[in-house]
Amino acid sequence: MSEYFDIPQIQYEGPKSRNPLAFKQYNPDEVVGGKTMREHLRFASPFWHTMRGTGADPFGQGTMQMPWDDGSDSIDNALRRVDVFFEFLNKCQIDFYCWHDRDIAPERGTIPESHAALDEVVTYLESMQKNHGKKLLWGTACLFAHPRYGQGGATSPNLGVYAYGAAQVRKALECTHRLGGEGYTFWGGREGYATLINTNMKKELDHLAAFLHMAVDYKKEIGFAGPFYIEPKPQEPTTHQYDSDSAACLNFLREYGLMEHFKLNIETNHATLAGHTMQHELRVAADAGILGSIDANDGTANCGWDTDEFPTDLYLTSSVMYEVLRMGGFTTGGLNFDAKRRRDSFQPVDLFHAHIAGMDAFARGLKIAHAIIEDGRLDEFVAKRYATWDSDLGRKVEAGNASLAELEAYAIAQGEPELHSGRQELLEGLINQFI
Ligand code: XLS
Ligand code: NI
Ligand code: NI
Repeated sequence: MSEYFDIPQIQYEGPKSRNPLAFKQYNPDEVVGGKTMREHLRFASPFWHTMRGTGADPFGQGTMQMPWDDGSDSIDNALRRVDVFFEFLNKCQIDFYCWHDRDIAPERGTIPESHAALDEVVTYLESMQKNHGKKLLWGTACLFAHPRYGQGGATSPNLGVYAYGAAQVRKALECTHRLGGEGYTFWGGREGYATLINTNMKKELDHLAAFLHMAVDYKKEIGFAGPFYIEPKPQEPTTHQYDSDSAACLNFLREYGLMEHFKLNIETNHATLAGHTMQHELRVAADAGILGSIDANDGTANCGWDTDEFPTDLYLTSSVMYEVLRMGGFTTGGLNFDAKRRRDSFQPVDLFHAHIAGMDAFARGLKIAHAIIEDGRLDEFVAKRYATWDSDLGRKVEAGNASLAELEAYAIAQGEPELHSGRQELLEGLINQFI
């Protein structure tokens, strides 16, 4: 394999290092709370941004220098991108990756031809994974880029489009399984509406659920054991996306009997587009036992676009890792940098700077979150805040065995309750002690 990046493998040099091509915080084998950083963080790079992101935006063409890419849709070009990508993963010490079917292989004129092209690339990926010890975090099918999906894939008003999407998902599942993928993601970019005026929302949701049930059937048929993830996002490119946030996904999964087969893959910039913090979205999913994986990125506050920036904010990464540690860590999931360099970071070395910055921010976030939990003051405060519930009546209410009349009698006997301060500012200061 020839070298595409004139860059050595990135090593940990510690917080004082001035070397831009070194980790300052991410020390893969360092143990934090009984597990190495590598085991905790399970970093992944997305093929679509890292290899296919051109830097094009609605106002201008691509800017990224990609000397290895001849711009053609040949299999040779697709395989060369895989070479470049694996060299990148090795040099960045990233163990996992993710793809859409259409990022890794070209779409051809017919479904069988497109399947065949995908098979060729997947065969190569299989050998590259083995040779380099890399793993597929998750695969997914792109049901949003081709013009046929302009009105949705699994929620299209047109059965022909729906069937086309089914063919793509069936094949992408087979390929994910072949590559030993740890999970499989559904992001419904066009599964929503542009306007309600022309939309039968009930029908579209029923169709989406039927689609996902068929995917579950197929998963069982081929013996794919990994979880399915739904990736919530409220809008963009649609006006409204059905999987708008964690709570909407939970409602959908429960309504259609899909809870046991799905977890969520939560993305920061989608959370903020939905008007929530990332921590909120993670907490909602974790409390329901379905926090699966994370698309680790960030957005520009108040911008209103999914700008998919690399996550470098330590308050963000600490709060994310706090939620991850609280649920006992990832199982099949990980931190996938669904993030792209800014358009004016156009040199190949910027790919390294971007991933290093994200990895260091999460390594630091992990240490901060671990320290906050070890310190115990925060969790102790929260537990104490609910102390009145540790009583006979409290337990009775929680078990669903109390009545309004009983509570009324308690309130009368107790008189005006004594309240304790929520101490928000104290706790914010406490967290800052660790950052
Ligand atoms: C787009 C989504 C997409 C999914 C995979 O906003 O984040 O990249 O992660 O289809
Ligand atoms: Ni994403
Ligand atoms: Ni996104």
